[in-house]
Amino acid sequence: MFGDRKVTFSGVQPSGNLTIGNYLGAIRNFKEYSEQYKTFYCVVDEHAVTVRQTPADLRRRTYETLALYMACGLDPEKNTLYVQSMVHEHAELAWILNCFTMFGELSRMTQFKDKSARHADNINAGLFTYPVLMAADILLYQTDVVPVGVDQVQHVELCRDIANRFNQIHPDTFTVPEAVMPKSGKKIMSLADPEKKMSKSDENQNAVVYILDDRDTIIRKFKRAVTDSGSEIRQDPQKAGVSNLITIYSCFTGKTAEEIEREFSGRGYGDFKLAVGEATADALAPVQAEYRRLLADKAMLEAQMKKGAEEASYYARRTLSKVQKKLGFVQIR
Ligand code: ATP
Ligand code: LTN
Repeated sequence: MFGDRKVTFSGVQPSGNLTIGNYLGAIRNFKEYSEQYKTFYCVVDEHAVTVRQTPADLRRRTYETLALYMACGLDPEKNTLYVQSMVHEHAELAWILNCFTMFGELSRMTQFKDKSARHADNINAGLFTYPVLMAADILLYQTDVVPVGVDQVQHVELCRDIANRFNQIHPDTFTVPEAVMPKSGKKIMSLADPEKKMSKSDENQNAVVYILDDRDTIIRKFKRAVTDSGSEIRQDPQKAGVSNLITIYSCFTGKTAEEIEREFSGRGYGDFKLAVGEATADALAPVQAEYRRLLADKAMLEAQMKKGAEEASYYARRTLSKVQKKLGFVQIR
């Protein structure tokens, strides 16, 4: 809490082109907290380097992610928008929290298991302690709520465990946060393999719809989406591909699954896929236009990064110095 306002924190890695999974599961939901909460939305570039990045790409994507935050309606006057590496307290608190996190806990993280399977040549310690840096991000701001997609819930649960453990030894240090997920869209699935999460690092370009894909590309990708051999448009665990498309259509149009089933009853997959593609393209068009406008103004984005980092640092310093004091680090003012 800050005063009488609850705090929201979330982050997105500038590690690839953002997908409609990132949009529907996370970014789109950030805005609803802007009015009533104190909100921190971070571009988590330090998390991104747990996997090898090309420096020029990482730099460019950091600007792009910030521009996309703003294009999705996050007003920098109402939200603290910033870049993680510009606030050194994140890495400092992460070190301390490493000492309050168990090896066994980190070994159980499914993202670590997945990513180490995918990057077998680079299973670095950062990949392993990734959730500790994430806990530092969250706890630095005394966060109450963390809006994320379902894949990040396990990390937020670990963050709660770390906070509780620290608080038990050093009472009243951290607010214990809670993960919040959207009702619909918390796990958008791959268009090529609907049993798998849609992921920005998927090598199959047809599996993923990017927020910045053009209209024709979006429609083409949905046309090719894997469904099943039936023809009925209905939500059903046996029909993962169709169910995923219903979710996406529902998220972009606001229609309920029942309304969608009625709308397409007796019509084929072809019609439905085209409608999902068009609805997605229509909904993303204004975000894309605003994004292009913002990205063209590098000086403005840099000014925002600077302002955001200054704001965030103010709060981060307060928590870090409280933690250091509790641990017994000498503080000379
Ligand atoms: P990567 O594929 O490289 O692991 P990612 O696509 O998961 O990356 P992140 O930057 O790790 O992207 O995630 C940013 C936010 O988007 C997180 O809150 C995450 O839960 C959410 N998110 C990512 N993919 C999906 C998805 N398919 N459906 C819903 N939410 C998602
Ligand atoms: N690990 C998250 C990104 C992330 C994050 C955070 C999300 C880093 N720090 C703090 C919420 C709160 C991911 O999506 N891979």
